[in-house]
Amino acid sequence: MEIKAFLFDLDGVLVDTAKYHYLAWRKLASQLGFEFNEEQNERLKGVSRMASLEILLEVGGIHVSEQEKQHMAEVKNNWYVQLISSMTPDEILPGVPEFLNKTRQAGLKTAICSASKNTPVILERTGLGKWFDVVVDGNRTSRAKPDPEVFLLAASDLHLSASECVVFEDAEAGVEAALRGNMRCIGIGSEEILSKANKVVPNLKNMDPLDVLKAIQNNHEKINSF
Ligand code: B16
Ligand code: MG
Repeated sequence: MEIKAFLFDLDGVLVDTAKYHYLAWRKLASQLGFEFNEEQNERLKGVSRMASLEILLEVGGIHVSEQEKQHMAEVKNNWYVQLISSMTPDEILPGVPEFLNKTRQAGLKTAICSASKNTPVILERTGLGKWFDVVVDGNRTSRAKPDPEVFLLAASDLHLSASECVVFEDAEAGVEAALRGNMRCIGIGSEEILSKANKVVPNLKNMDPLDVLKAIQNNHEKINSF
């Protein structure tokens, strides 16, 4: 099946908003009276806002009502929105603009597939929006990754089948979502964490979309060479 589109996760693949999520969650933890470290924060990557809060409360051994949870998530989000509202195009991760330009030049369609409800602000602040045909974010999905909903919606918006799309993901739950959706997946980050992906690379720096296409078309299971 010919590949016609690349679908990109946002946080961790195109920009590093994880550091802002961390600052806001850590502030909430501190107000609740416990410390929240970077290693614990790893568990929140790619996970939805409410699922992240559940993990944070579990770490702190805190039990609160549904209503209080809603309030805490809102407080954290207000801090987070304040932080990302001063983001600039300099915060786009290395190699990303070049990779996106080449992807478009190769005639491939592009989509953002993010769990974040704040995707529109991030795209606007960084100027990333101009590279994408389709944006599917947490405002449109009802099931979080590892459910493939976000990727299947993007394929449907692009009028493509799942097997015509390749996903770029930095989170384990995201890789699983892509594979469950019958899509090929390039993991961005650590081989250890993303071992289920067809191929793992540290970042998009010096990557050529044509090499990704070649590797995928020559290999249906694991991709061994780039
Ligand atoms: P929000 P992605 C995800 O973005 C983040 O990785 C995750 O840490 C965050 O909890 C989630 O978005 C929801 O974000 O609170 O802004 O709606 O990796 O799917 O682009
Ligand atoms: Mg991510």
